Amino acid sequence: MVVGVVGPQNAGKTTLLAAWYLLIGRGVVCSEKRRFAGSYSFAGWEALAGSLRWSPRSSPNFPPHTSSRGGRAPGLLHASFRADSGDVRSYLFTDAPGEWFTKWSINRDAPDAEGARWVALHADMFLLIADRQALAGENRGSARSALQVLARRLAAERANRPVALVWTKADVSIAPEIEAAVRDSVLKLMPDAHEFFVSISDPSDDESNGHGLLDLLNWSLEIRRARLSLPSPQAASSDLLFMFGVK
Ligand SMILES: Nc1nc2c(ncn2[C@@H]2O[C@H](COP(=O)(O)OP(=O)(O)OP(=O)(O)O)[C@@H](O)[C@H]2O)c(=O)[nH]1
Ligand SMILES: [Mg+2]
Repeated sequence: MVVGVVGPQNAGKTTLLAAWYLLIGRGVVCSEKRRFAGSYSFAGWEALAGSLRWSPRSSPNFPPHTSSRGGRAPGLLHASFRADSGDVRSYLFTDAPGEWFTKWSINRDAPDAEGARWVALHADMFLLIADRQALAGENRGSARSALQVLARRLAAERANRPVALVWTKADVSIAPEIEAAVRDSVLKLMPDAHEFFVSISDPSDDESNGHGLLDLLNWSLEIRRARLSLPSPQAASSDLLFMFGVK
């Protein structure tokens, strides 16, 4: 399964994946029905998550801005889990720079949006990221319209693939009318979208597991692929998914 994380710059996408990485490492993602069965990409994520690592009394630092220089495919966080049936399921979470999606939202065929098209083509499901900090800030008007343009692009491209509207930085409060406007426009375009609130900080929890992170991850891990897409042979040769051999 490929989980496409779609959202503007600085929206908290990399932070979300780094936080999941830490939670997987702590074993809290697993249950009797689901056991962690390995990962290809963990070494790179260890470096990223190192900047985030929770400790009881210090607030976390954040991972660096995801660089888009020269990239044509997103970074990937991979994890596989064994179900109690014995089946092993692999998941790839995409970590692409937000500017790719901004360009793609305005022009689907923009030359420097190739990585966003990669995500749109390969994802089995999407997380549409709504950055509450941006929607609370000085430029909330433009953040809101940019998100609506992005939602429109995603709605046009997703076919019938599942979508979640994910409010990141849930610890930041925003004007109720902005929240309602964003939600309404997303649900109007994609009425089946699920909604989640996540934050890496949770004031009520010292040994923090963040807020809402596990709910969203569990939801993502429960989705089953509905459509089977086979890459065309000539396109597949240099393709990351082909190298991973998970699709
Ligand atoms: N208050 C709050 N801030 C957060 C949270 N998660 C992330 N941030 C802030 O959001 C900033 C950007 O986070 P990133 O994860 O790098 O964002 P991104 O979407 O990967 O950004 P690009 O890679 O540039 O597209 C961080 O530097 C933090 O300041 C959160 O849960 N709460
Ligand atoms: Mg990033």
